[in-house]
Amino acid sequence: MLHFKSVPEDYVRQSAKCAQVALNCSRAAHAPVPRNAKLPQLAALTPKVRAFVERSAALCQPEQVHICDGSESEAAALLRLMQQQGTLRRLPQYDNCYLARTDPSDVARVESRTFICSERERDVVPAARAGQKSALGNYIAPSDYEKAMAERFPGCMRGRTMYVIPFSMGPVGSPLSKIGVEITDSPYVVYSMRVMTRIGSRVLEVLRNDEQFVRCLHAVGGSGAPAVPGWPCDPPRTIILHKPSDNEIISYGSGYGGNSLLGKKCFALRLGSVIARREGWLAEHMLIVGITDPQGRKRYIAAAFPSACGKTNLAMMTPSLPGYKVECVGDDIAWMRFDKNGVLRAINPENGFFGVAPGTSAATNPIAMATVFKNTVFTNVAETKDGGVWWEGMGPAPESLTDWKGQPWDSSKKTPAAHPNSRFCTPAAQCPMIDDAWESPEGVPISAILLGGRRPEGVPLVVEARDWAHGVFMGAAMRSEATAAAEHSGKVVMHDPFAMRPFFGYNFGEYLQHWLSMPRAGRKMPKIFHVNWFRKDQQGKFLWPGFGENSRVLDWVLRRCDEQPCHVETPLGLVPAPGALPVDGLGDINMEELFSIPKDFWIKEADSVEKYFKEEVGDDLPKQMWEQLEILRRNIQQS
Ligand code: O2Y
Ligand code: MN
Repeated sequence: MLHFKSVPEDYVRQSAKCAQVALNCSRAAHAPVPRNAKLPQLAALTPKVRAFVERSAALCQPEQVHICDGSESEAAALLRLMQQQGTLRRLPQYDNCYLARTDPSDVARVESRTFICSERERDVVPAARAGQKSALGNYIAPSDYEKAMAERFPGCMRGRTMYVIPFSMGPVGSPLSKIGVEITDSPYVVYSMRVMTRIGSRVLEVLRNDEQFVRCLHAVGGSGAPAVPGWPCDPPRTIILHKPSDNEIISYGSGYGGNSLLGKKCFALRLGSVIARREGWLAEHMLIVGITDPQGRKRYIAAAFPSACGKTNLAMMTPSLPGYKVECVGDDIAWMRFDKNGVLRAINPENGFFGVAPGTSAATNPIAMATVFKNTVFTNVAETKDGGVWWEGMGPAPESLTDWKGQPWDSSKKTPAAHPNSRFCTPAAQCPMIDDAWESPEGVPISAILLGGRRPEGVPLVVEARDWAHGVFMGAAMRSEATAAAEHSGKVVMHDPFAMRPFFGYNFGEYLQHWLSMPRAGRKMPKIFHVNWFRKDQQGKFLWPGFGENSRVLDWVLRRCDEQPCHVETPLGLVPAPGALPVDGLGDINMEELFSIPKDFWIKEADSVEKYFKEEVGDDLPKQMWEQLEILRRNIQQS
């Protein structure tokens, strides 16, 4: 429930009066509705959705309310409005593509302002960090949660339209899907949610059978004329709150990506991980791909990599190995559940790609390039003089670019033309290699789980876990060079367990315990592998070409899933036997260095993992993880 305890009584009393609803917005979502208007559309809502809408309207005091039906005419009205307001510019080079430029202070997820609320801190923060800041989840007490809301939300939508977006994470009606309702005052968020999730009346229909949904309340904040026309926000007061016990997400102050498209990180991962634990499944920061081998056998893998580590590239890989085909189910999030036959099945809960633009090119990701130039909203990329887009890494810079701040770009200066976290927001269905089963309600069967990160030193190209518990340890010990998606900058190798560090909805120790509890009689456990495409030689040159050549690693992974004896044991786990990884035609690959296991490095690595476990998790770390660390140490010492 939304809380009004510390909200002035007036807001509640006024609710009946102010909850005017402007619907049927094929006309325009935005013409004020007379105060005495009848509200039949409110009556069409289920009682809980209606209560949520009325209470939010009472709190936020919008000028009008629009309930999204998900229609094409509604989308067209939103696009018109956003162009009028200056939020979007049409990109005449492409079909139905637009450019948004955000406030320069609102360009990425804000981890330091993202909190999880629970009665007990321990629900969120592992024992070792009790009463302190935790790297694995920011805790907020219920009283502070309510205070944060009361300081920001009353009246925050005055003069604005409040949109109500019923959305489904996962195919509408799938038993693996979940429903949310996002209330927002940002038309950009509505349009983006339409791409990234399934929205509208058909979702409300599902709620008629089962009224459970996640309440998501979002407001961009700010008052007066925004610093950037069409992009109101309130960066100094931005806050993103999650209350798993109430199925509630509250976000204020930012219109950007993960802060505002609440189905994505907030619901699908933070709340999702809590729901998944409660219901016995897994909500993970993983891509899902189907791989067909030269014999025509298709398998699916899920893979966890930290933000901006090439997830979208792997999800849309063009394999270099002859006879292989890769098809995309999802590029960011996987919801996975064992079915009654003991097979782990995964759905992509999303409906679109919110991919990082810089670095995407015909060479690195031709499939993304074939996907994004229609029906796409680009955010914070550079604009060409003829109404196209450009970003660093796309190819040679055209003349006369306008940078992401709307200024003429001076290539002699060091500032990038596109923001490093600039994005494309594109419907998944138009990806030329989208998998036939990507919307299958039962999900796709998962044969293997890959874990990985950017490890310039010491970590081999691929290592297979000896068993499930070892795989869970690999996930717990994951580290990666920090990425541009979050606030951290510079090249620091950070711990990022399961690539979930910013996304845990509950105590990380319990998360590990949940993973450890997965093996049961009758379940076919996928094999787990750790991969590292990013190892460098002494000169700082990548040892492995990556991209489509990663299909060579996938070939070995799939042969291992068939239990082919193409491996040797090492202190870290199983690696390809000499000659088992197909590298023909790749030229000079230093396999020895690529797979070397430097003893000094791994002694230090084990020390870092121990320090991390002690300092960040402590008593909540499952004892199997300490056992696995000891096995690693012993193996390294004996090597
Ligand atoms: O910075 C943002 O708001 C986007 S974050 C994001 C978007 C798409 C996929 N993954 C991520 C992430 O941070 O993992
Ligand atoms: Mn992600």
